[in-house]
Amino acid sequence: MILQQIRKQNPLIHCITNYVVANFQANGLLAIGASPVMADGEDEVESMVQLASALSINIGTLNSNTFAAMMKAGVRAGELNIPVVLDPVGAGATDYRKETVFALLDKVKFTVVRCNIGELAAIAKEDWQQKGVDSGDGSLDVPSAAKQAARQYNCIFIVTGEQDFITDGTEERWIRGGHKQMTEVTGTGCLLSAMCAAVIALGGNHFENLSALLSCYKQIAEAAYLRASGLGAFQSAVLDELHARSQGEMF
Ligand code: ATP
Ligand code: TZP
Ligand code: MG
Ligand code: MG
Repeated sequence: MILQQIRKQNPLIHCITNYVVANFQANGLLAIGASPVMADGEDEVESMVQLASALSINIGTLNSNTFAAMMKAGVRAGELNIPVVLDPVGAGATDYRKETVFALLDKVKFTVVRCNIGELAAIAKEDWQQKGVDSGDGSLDVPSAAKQAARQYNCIFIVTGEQDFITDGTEERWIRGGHKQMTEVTGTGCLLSAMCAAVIALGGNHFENLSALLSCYKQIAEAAYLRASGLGAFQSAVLDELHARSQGEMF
């Protein structure tokens, strides 16, 4: 089971992330037995990333300081063959975010991009009305746009929503299930991106291992919804499920 493998290897995940979800992301990584370190100072990221098993870059509360840190850490990770995940949060919302995402895709070798449909539309340069960090409205052929982007940037694209889509540009798979309450708690997507970093830190078959993570997270959402008494409890139940399953236990 993928979460048990992460717990067994205890990878150090360097996260350059947003201030909304930093705590939830760190707790989620700890829950599956990974070691998170949040570090976004331009002066230290190159030293920090060389200790890491994987780097997770998330542009959720982007500014010029964090952008410089993302670039430095991402480029250094590439030199050291340390795998990198990008979560292009709100990529379609502003020109600044869009330009940043293209600059990162140009200079950093990403192993995985994990996004929602609105963010994929921005990367694919398709017409779409993104609503802040949420996916928003429009019509997009997700498999076609994701496969093209995966080929162009030579990485795995994961597009989440009611159904998740994963492709490396050749292979493709849909993952169904889950619960829409995952969209009513901030950071469930950001945590998934950081867990993708923990998965690729393991090595092996990234496509299969990431598919296993997506389907496990869908099952966790269903189980957490059944157990929790309300929205706040649901967020805690997601952490409980991650923790239990990574230890081979079920509630
Ligand atoms: P958004 O900002 O649009 O919510 P996100 O970056 O938070 O995007 P999500 O797409 O919400 O990422 O993905 C987080 C988790 O929630 C994934 O496991 C995804 O499958 C699940 N999910 C999202 N929407 C739904 C839905 N309508 N029904 C079931 N599961 C969903
Ligand atoms: N604003 C900037 S980052 C962020 C918000 C609300 C968190 C987004 O988290 P997610 O996982 O994409 O829902
Ligand atoms: Mg969400
Ligand atoms: Mg998101």
